[in-house]
Amino acid sequence: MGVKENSIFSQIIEGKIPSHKLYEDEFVFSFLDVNPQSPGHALVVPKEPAKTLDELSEESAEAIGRVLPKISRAILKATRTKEFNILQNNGPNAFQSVFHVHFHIIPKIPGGPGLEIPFVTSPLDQDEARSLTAEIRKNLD
Ligand code: DGP
Repeated sequence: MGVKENSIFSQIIEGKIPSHKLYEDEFVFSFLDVNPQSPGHALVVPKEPAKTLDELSEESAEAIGRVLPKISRAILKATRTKEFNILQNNGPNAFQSVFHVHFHIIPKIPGGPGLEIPFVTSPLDQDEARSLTAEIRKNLD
């Protein structure tokens, strides 16, 4: 699959910008994040230059899904950590800064560095849940 776009990640995949490469196959490229939240923080990127996850082909999605656990295991072993987050941002308001799909793998060190999220939640409203479920199911194809 060709890399048609010029995002910074496409340039990394093409070798035009150097990176600390961890893994590569026909569809996927993985390398260390330049601004790690903890040691071993890595990015897993499809070669397909989709901007957000909802635009990604099933072929690339399958390929990413296949290798995320394997790369995570290698990072956990190498960093001697047991816990980690997968983070995947879509859109500027959702904290995406590079507009080429990517999954973060972020080791979590107990009481130490790693992803920090102030989770803001409220209990599920049952009426809203029923109508949302119907609407979402209708839109699955
Ligand atoms: P996000 O906010 O989810 O779009 O995260 C983008 C990440 O990409 C951010 O953690 C920093 C990383 N990043 C940006 N530019 C480069 C680069 O040139 N090289 C590497 N290795 N990482 C980069």
